[in-house]
Amino acid sequence: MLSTQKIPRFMLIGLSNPKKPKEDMFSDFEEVESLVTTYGGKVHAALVQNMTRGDVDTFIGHGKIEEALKLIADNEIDIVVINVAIKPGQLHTLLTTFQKANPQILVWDRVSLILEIFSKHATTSEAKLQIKFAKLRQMGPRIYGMGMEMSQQAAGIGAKGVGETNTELMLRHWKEEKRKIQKELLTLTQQKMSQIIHRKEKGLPTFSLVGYTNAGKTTLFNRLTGQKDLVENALFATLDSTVNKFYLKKTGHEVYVSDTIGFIKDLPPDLIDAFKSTLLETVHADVVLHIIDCSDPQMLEKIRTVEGIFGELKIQRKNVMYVFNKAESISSIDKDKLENKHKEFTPCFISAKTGLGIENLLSIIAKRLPTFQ
Ligand SMILES: Nc1nc2c(ncn2[C@@H]2O[C@H](COP(=O)(O)OP(=O)(O)OP(=O)(O)O)[C@@H](O)[C@H]2O)c(=O)[nH]1
Ligand SMILES: [Mg+2]
Repeated sequence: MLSTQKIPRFMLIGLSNPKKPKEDMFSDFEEVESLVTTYGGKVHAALVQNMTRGDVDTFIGHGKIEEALKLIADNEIDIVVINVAIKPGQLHTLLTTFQKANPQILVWDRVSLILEIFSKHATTSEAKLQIKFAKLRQMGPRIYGMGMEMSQQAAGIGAKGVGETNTELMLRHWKEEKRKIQKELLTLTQQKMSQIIHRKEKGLPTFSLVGYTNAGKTTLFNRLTGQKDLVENALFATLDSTVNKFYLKKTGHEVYVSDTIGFIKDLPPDLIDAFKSTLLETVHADVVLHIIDCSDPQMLEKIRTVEGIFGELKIQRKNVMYVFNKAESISSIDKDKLENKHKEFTPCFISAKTGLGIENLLSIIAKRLPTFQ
């Protein structure tokens, strides 16, 4: 276990696809580095392998292993992160290989890193349960089983059924755990669903704030509701859903607004599935505000990522509105271009920080929410 005082030392490993522009790889690395910072670690080494697809067994290929081992030893690396999502089998091979340079080493891929951030920061029992479920699926029985072996040794138990091999035992234990958590999550989802139905029956309209992580959703939520939820220049500052009502002056009625966890690219469907109960408010809102950081050079790619997740969540396009945030920092020419390009989504421009464009946004919302049409 890593001590709480020590800042974990990270090494990043990435593939550089010769067919893709170099900038793509740099921005991928930058994003993983921000994730490492959010986790509370620091990057001390990086290794790039030039190939289009990862090696089936070791991901980086046997030739690069020696180089990786040397970097781990020289830089006293605690955790290695692969900057994409890889298979549990590849993670397992890399873990056992890198243990030669540091027996305590941890090897994560991008998804494990995201899950570890969630684990560290989750506070509600629902978030904890969802993360446990996602981790279980992500690790697969083999890596999950390693933890089980250790805990059984520590507890002095470990009786196997007649004729049951270690692998079978791991698989059984893994499946049982998965089933148990799935059941608990289902209960939570049902409870949430009945709250949503109750609100709909009472005719209380809801809109949700959704978008890439760090776009400014919580800043806007706080401005609208007067709440003081955590706002941070970090990825995944918010890990739950919050719903609050506020008085919409333009209509003379109260409306509900929900804030939720931010999205990020390469989230595997398993992970989105695990977060379904948190995202329920978002999916069932009457209007979905896609909050976009228009000061971000990677904006278009991030819009595409969020759109893809909307598709998986079956959010209807007709309910989505684009809200370009941090608009105090872009020119009116850029605004015009964005407005023309995304006409379909009634684009509007705001600064959640300075208050610019908020009144206009509220007028549009008032017109779109069902009760007031
Ligand atoms: N310049 C500028 N910065 C903003 C604006 N709105 C938010 N920010 C900053 O952007 C960063 C992220 O803001 P959050 O509100 O935490 O973003 P979020 O979308 O809730 O992020 P996650 O919860 O991590 O997904 C913070 O540093 C905010 O101060 C804005 O209108 N202009
Ligand atoms: Mg937030």
